[in-house]
Amino acid sequence: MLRIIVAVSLFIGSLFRIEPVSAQTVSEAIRLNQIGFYPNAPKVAIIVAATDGPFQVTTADGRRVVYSGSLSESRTNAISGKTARSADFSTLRTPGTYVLVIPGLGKSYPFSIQANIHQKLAAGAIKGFYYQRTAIELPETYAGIWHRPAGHPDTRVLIHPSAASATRPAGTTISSPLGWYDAGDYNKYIVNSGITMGTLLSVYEDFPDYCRSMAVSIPERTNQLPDLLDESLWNLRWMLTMQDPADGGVYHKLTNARFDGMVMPDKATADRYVVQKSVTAALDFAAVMAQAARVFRPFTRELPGLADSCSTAAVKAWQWAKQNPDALYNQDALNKSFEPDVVTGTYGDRSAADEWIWAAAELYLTTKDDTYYTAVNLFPDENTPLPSWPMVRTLAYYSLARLSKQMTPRGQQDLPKVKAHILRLADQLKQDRNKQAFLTPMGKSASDYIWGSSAVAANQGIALIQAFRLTNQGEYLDAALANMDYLLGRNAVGYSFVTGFGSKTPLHPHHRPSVADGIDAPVPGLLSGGTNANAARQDKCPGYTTTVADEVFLDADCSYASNEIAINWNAPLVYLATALEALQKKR
Ligand SMILES: [Ca+2]
Ligand SMILES: [Ca+2]
Repeated sequence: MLRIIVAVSLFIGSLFRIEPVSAQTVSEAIRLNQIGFYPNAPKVAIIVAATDGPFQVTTADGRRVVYSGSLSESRTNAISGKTARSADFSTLRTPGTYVLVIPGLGKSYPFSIQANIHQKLAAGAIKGFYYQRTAIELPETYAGIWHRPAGHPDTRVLIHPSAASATRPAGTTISSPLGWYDAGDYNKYIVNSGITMGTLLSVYEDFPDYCRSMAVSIPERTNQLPDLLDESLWNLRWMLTMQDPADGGVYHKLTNARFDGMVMPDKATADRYVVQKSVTAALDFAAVMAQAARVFRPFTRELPGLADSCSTAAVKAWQWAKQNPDALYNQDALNKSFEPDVVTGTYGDRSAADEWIWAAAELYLTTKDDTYYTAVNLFPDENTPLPSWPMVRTLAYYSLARLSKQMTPRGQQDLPKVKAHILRLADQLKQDRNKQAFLTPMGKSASDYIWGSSAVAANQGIALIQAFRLTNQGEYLDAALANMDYLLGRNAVGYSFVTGFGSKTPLHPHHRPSVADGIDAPVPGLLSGGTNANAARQDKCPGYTTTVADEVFLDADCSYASNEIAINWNAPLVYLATALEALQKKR
């Protein structure tokens, strides 16, 4: 008996000598893009454990070492004070599936090196919008295990007293179908649709050839229209119904009075209302419709009349805004005057100055009419704010830069200003990123970790892509890619923030269908809002374990301040993934 034990121990001992036990274990201290890398692009992992010395990249089975290197000197994370080292294996270019191994610590999640590495993510993020479609059944053919009945036909939507007009008195109904669920809830908001649609249509305007080559598994995949535009149309058609034909004004949102419970869409049948028209809704709508008129113009045969309808709708909304410049949406004030109270997402805004700039620029670019260009001061100061739903000014600069060759002389004379604005933002983002613990533009400042910080990272990526388009300087493209690495795992919490894409991803997003459908895996292709320094205070979900700004993230469905999903977060993910794919050969 003893002899057998000795023999077994010797056998196990010899196994240990061949492959140390640590190399068998995934170490969460190794943070990298959990999907992988382009062959000719930078490849970096960040190690957040106290270790130094060598690292190796091996085949996924651990049998063959394909790269050996040394960890960098340690850098201090300015937010947490913790140290980090990097493992740079950029010169490994051979396609394959690998793990990064640190003796004594363990191995990374598996990753691949291959061309088109983010192609599935780009298509998957567009598909994420399909899963948000209202008013249509999602059959198994397209939705797989997440198939579900249609919800919210929205063919009988009440006019809320705040939205009453002579031709549409309170309590009468309109039909306002289609569109996407905004986020984890089931309402539809024009302001948030604004930046979302602007971003998606810009993917197409910036990379039309690549978009035409993309295939997304949606019901319209076999028609003549690029699938990205098919998906965008689902929401565009809804937006058109939100304009009152009598005066051109646009209802701020289509909503329940209160949020639904955690039920499936077809079980959420509370009354729906359109509420007060607002100036931000009108201007965001005008910008989107003007851009849509350009984008859909070449598809007149497939979509007769659509581009003209968009163009007319844009002008009417602009004119309404000119007559109602002070109509900011104020839900508290509205609830003091009208019944029922509406307590869903407000998307309120203190200033429409930026919405004026975006709408003016898009209307100008579509109509080539200088009066839009000169209607507002497009360059009120030197700032180039990162786009977000209440701050859309920089979207104007992106569009002006994109269509610079088609502008009138009036616009062309300002091109140096447009370029300077974009480069100021991009330069500030890439400056000193190599001193940052994770070598990303994201997280240089603790103020990046706000509600929806994943969209901050993605929108920073877009700004850097815009700068690359203007300059062809690879540093901008590398910095944009670094933020994609951030989103897919190279960050202080070790999550890939996209459901279903990566090894450690959110499993419990604040997303009603994912909670209510009885399927373990959440709906895929959705970008979690991500790390948010103030999340615990904002959603009071139990379970947060830290207050360090870049570490506050909780994969729980009550954590709507760190783990909800939203269309305005998925759209910049679509942009970044698509742009990186379209530009990968330009290195
Ligand atoms: Ca199609
Ligand atoms: Ca604003």
